Amino acid sequence: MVGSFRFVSVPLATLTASTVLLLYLYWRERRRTKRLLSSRGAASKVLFFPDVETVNIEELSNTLECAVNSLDVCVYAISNWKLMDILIGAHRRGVAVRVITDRDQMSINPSPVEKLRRNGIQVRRNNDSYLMHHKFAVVDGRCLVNGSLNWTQQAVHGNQENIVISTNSDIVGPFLDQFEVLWERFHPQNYCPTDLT
Ligand SMILES: *[C@@H]1O[C@H](CO)[C@@H](O)[C@H](O)[C@H]1NC(C)=O
Ligand SMILES: *[C@@H]1O[C@H](CO)[C@@H](O)[C@H](O)[C@H]1NC(C)=O
Ligand SMILES: CC(=O)N[C@H]1CO[C@H](CO)[C@@H](O)[C@@H]1O
Repeated sequence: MVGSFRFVSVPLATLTASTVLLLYLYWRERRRTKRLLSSRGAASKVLFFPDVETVNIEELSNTLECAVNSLDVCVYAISNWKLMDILIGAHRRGVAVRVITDRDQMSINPSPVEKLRRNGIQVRRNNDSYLMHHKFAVVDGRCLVNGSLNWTQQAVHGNQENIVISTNSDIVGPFLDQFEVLWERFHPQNYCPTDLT
């Protein structure tokens, strides 16, 4: 009786402890993000991947979900379903969501670009043989999310990647300006008027 009780309780205790730890880590990161986004001055934080405990992808998601006014996303690859759903959710909440991606994304099947457009999100892409290789997003014009991470499933769960989240306006400003430059440069009128925007 005692033996079988031990047999069951040890893994159970381990499971409970790791769940508590995970919840604590999640809560701590969430609190940090809230503090970061509400800080008036410059604040930054760094996330690393692969994200075994999925804490960092939650953190990235939380930051994007905080968008109230605008979400300017400029990423080479955008096929991560969770991140796409966040963009679609933001659009439905009335956030102005704009996406710039690489033209290679147009030929992927099922197409992430088509999914975003079908849901009413404006997507523009480059029209040259160079890569649109950025991987950044700006939340509400004041919080930059930048790093090596492709917004794909594989990149989040396997690769060594980094993301810097910053509200330092010296850094955020140039990224916002560059977004506007590329948004105009990749206007479909410049290459293919029949391409939806
Ligand atoms: C943005 O991320 C890229 C890729 O990791 C890095 O090379 C670049 O220095 C980052 N820029 C800033 C301002 O953090
Ligand atoms: C990430 O993007 C690069 C191009 O920048 C590509 O070569 C690589 O295969 C992508 N990795 C993943 C995991 O999507
Ligand atoms: C890859 C691609 O879309 N290429 C187009 C770029 O724009 C010119 C017109 O300016 C088109 O002819 C190309 O097909």
